[in-house]
Amino acid sequence: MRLSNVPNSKTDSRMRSRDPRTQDILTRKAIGRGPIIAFVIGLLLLPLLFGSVKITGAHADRTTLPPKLSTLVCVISGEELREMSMDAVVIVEGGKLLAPFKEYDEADQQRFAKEYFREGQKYRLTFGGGEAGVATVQKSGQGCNNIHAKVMVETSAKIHEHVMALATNSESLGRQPSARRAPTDPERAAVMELVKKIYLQRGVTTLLYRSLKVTNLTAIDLDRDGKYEMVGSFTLASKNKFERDLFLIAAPQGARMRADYVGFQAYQPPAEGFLSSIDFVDTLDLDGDGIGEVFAIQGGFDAYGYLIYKKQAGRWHKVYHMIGDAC
Ligand SMILES: [Ca+2]
Ligand SMILES: [Ca+2]
Repeated sequence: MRLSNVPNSKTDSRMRSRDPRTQDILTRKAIGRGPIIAFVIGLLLLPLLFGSVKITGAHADRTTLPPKLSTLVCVISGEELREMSMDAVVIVEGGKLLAPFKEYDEADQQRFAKEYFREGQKYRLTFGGGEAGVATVQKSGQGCNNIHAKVMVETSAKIHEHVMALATNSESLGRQPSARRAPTDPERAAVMELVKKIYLQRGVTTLLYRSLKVTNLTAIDLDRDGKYEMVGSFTLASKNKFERDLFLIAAPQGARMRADYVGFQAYQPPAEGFLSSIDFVDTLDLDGDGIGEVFAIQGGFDAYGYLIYKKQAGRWHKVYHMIGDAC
């Protein structure tokens, strides 16, 4: 499996300009690759195992798709239904997660766009792992270093700001009912109790903890057992801008929440302020094992990328990452 790398931050206005949801794909210009290369090298060290997983249901329906097309999964974001951003994230093929196109290779990206981002091409939109509408390609364009599409969306999901959805050309993925909603007050209280514990265990004072910001918090039944897990993103900046970010997957345990995955990062952001925080995108069961893979977006230096986490043998692992774009 070929993997690349990641990132995003929605708390910094400079980062916002690189955010796929607000960026105009036709005005982005390709510039230096230095920061990207450094970024990629850092992330290539991640474990990338997904290959042993058996894909049971991921094939394109030949009656509606040209047979040569592989199963593609994209991220949909934006504010206006008539023009949302669609980024290609992953090709699912033979139990492997593959990059949709080669990075830094405009010719390959144009080849990809001709096959997958043709005007009028329709994708099934999924939200919370289930059917939630249709995305129709309007146009595609080169960003800084990646290809992007603009799509018209018809959906029951309330996509905006940190609430994003997925889209796929597969006829079989995401056929269950959507299992995603806002947390209830007791769920929120239970998660925040856990979040506080995680921060205090890492040396954060109660005083500093008061500055914690919740980027988003979503209730989602990842394993389809009827009980909702919580996925949340949190940021905490000290006076000197030192950052402590948390990407958390929590599972209910009675009235409480226990941590199922703790992605805690403590770091000094660059002077330009770009954060490396990780935010939840959505879920889709890519390999048909009954547990939804978790898609997330991460910030970087004038860049963002996408991550996929998979639960294997009871533990969440990062199994894939790719650059959304990097300037
Ligand atoms: Ca569950
Ligand atoms: Ca799965």
